[in-house]
Amino acid sequence: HEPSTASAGDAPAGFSFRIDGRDGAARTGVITTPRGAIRTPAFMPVGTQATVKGMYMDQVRALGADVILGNTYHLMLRPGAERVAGLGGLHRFGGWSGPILTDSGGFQVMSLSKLRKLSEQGVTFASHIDGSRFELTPERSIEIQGLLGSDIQMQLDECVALPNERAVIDKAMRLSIRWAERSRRAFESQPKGRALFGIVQGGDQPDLRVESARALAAMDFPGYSIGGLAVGEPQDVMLAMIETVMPHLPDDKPHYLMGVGTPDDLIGAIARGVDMFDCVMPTRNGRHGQAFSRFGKLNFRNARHAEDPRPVDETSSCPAARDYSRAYLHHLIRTEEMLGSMLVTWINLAYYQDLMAGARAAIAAGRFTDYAAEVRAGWQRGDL
Ligand code: PRF
Repeated sequence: HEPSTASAGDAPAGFSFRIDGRDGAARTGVITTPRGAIRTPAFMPVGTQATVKGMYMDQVRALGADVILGNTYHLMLRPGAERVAGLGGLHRFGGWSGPILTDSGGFQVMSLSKLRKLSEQGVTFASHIDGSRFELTPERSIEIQGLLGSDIQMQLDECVALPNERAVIDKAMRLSIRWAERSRRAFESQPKGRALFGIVQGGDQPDLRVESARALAAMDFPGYSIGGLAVGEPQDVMLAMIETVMPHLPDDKPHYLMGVGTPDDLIGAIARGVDMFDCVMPTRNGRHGQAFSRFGKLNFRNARHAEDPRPVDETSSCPAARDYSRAYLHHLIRTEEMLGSMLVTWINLAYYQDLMAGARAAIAAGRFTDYAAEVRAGWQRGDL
């Protein structure tokens, strides 16, 4: 019996992960969800407000993105989870029929809201929009993610910035483990086929990372997130923490590195066994005129592009990288035309998706080390 050929008459497919190839610690495979397949390693464009900023959903799909990310924190404030549910859920509301992963909100509360108060019960905070008060508990976060109709949900956790005192990191890691258990219990009432991931914390402390990973693994989640990284520590510390936790996470489950990162971070993390990523960098930096390309980063605010008739990359899969001159992109960014933000965002998401497609093919072919060296050489060489 071949599960991948299940037809519409069969019972809905559940959530599963299949590894198709390995190269060192790197893996390539497919996460199956009732809303579609996710090829891994996967980069998830960030769709905080039920939109990937500056992009049509059809464009996002055409780039080869299999899954997008949504945010509990933003959507609970505006338009509200119950309102989204009343309108048929986040997929229908935002016009994305593929899988959606949602973050639990804890990280965004800590980075965006003021007057936060954290307790064993949860976190109360004032909206960054109008100051009105909200409460987020593990149970409420899961309820909101359920109302949104999220396919892959995250436990509520506490992420602390680095560097930090060990006692602070220790306390947040232990609270996150207790919230993992409460999140798991709250998740039990949701429709089958959805998945809840536990989130590893522990800052830059190897023994705390191991303790966190082992406690979550014992709870048998269908996937594991690595949180609390890219929060102020150098890249070598981040990569060392990934190496530290990996032996303690179930190998046959997806590994998601939250909120990371640069193209170089992604390559380094894939080499260490990470399967999923999300980051605002391609979209946020793109809006401000910074492009990611085979030749490294290009800043279109810079006057050196003002008379450059060349496209960003004539070999790119992305029309915006082929069909417009660097001089035109510079002009649009300098004049703050919305098309400038849109084109550079498109270029960046295409680059990130192509980087992942290249990684998947290289792992399958057993040549990921060579692939990593080739893409890094391209960034070094530059375009001039
Ligand atoms: N926890 C959650 N979301 C996150 C993070 C985390 O630690 C990070 C850290 N890079 C990004 N997004 N829930």
